[in-house]
Amino acid sequence: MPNRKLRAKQKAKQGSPGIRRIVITTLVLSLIGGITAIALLANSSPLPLPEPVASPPQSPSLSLSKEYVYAGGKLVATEDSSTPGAPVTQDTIGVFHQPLVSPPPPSFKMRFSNTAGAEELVVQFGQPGDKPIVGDWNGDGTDTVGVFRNGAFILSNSPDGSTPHIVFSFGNPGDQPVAGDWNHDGVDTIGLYRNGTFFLRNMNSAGGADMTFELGIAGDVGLAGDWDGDGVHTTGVFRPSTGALFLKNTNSTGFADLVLTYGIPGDKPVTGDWNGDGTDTIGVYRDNTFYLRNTNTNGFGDIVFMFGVSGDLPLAGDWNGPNQ
Ligand SMILES: [Ca+2]
Ligand SMILES: [Ca+2]
Ligand SMILES: [Ca+2]
Ligand SMILES: [Ca+2]
Repeated sequence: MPNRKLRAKQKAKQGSPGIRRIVITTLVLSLIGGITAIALLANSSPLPLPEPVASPPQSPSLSLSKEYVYAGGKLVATEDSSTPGAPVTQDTIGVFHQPLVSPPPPSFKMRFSNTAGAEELVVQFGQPGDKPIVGDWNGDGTDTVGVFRNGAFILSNSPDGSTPHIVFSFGNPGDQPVAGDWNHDGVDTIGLYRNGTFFLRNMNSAGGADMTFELGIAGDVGLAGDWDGDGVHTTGVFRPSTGALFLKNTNSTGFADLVLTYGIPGDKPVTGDWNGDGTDTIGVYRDNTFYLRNTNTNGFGDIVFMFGVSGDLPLAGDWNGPNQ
């Protein structure tokens, strides 16, 4: 969720006297064009099936003038010097844990690094049966908790989930909540996924959807992230029956821009910027293990570790704010 990380960059730029910068320009080959892609036409009836489409010609492109910021010999930031506002912090994982017997209420358990270990933040929030949602609802750089309950969102701006809460109606019971910065204003807002249709809103308030479009099919799990690093969060779907992912770089009906397979049937998808490069990528949660990948491509997990217990739902966000 890159926008909030602008502050982190600015903070890093203000810097301390010991900070030095090294700029490295690299040649990056556009691999996407060289791969025959499978795209999903989401807006068709009857239910669409993947079909092969031709990919654009491969073309090398010069890009990514990287700026490595060091302080006292320690790498403190990596910036795309040609892209002001590039993010420098990473998302980390958490889980939503619903006790089998209530009380106690459900709890959000967050970890501040993508490593095995004990939770570093626990927020008791919501009721049994709620669907968890996390985001930066006030644009301060910290992701906080929320739940979707029978057609209503209940969001908190406090890292500890304390009141006052933002409560409003949007959607129907049975919808799947999603969150992202759909309009690149630095504030995450809510949305819904319902049987192949996304409904996204640019305000955390009751009202109509600002964007409605189709992607995927009934049974898919809706995703949100900034797959191309332009600061705009867009949607995708994960198909639990096959582990296929269909990611789109615009919030509109049409072909998926990225199609890949990751995970196995039954995995729960999770997305975030695991390496702080400004691009959100995929991951899955299986039993009590996270398998995170730093590119939206087929392959094995880059980061694998255990957290939570089987039955928990995966979360991702920046729980402790930028530059921490
Ligand atoms: Ca916030
Ligand atoms: Ca926004
Ligand atoms: Ca984007
Ligand atoms: Ca990333």
